[in-house]
Amino acid sequence: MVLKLYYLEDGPPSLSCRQTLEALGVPFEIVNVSFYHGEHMTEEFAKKNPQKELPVLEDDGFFLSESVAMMQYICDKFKPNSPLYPTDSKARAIINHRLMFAMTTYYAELLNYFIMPVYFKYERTPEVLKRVHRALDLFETYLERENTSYAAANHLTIADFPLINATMAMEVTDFDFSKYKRITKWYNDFKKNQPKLWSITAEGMRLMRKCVENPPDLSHLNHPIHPARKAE
Ligand SMILES: N[C@@H](CCC(=O)N[C@@H](CS)C(=O)NCC(=O)O)C(=O)O
Repeated sequence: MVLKLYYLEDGPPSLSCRQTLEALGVPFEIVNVSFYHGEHMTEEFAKKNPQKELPVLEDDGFFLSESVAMMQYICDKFKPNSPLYPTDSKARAIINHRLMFAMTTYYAELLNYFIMPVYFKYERTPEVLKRVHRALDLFETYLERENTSYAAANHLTIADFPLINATMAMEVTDFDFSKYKRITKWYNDFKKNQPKLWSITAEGMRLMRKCVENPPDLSHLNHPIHPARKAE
């Protein structure tokens, strides 16, 4: 049975998993799940992922969520010797570090400041912006210390995907991050050197930009956590 990727078209974690599958040339099928219609919030969807979040991978009856675990599983199962996720302990440790850094700090802070206010009634506060700058400073430091052309090595690895898809959130909201010279170079180099993989991010960005321009009213979802913005 072909792999299924339950997918949110403008969801950064979904984009990262798709990029992993594409980069490895693993055949898969996309199942678009509509956030707007709350398709991920049903009890039926909770059987696939009790967290009611996207993405989810289905591999012959095995369901896996959490994008980092998914990317690691895809590499380990389908292309165990790929440079995208090398088996050398130190190389892999650096990649795992960057993946965790992306989840707990970089994407987490950028998500709160740039993305969540696009979809829900959250404010962009100076306090959260401070945390964004800390995350950017840290990533800049890692790029500088390791002096690598990609996030975790001198070649593409799965660590690049969540960091690229988080950084995209700054571009989509026209936030100037050019003072972070290494991040800016790494981001622009990815676009230039990985055009096929970038096109996946670009498509997500195009859809997110529509929401930036026309913030959606998601009040019909009665979201259990996020405060809805109602249309005027
Ligand atoms: N840590 C998870 C995060 C997944 C996540 O939060 N996905 C968002 C879309 S980008 C979602 O499905 N949210 C559900 C909701 O807010 O109702 C991962 O990396 O896969």
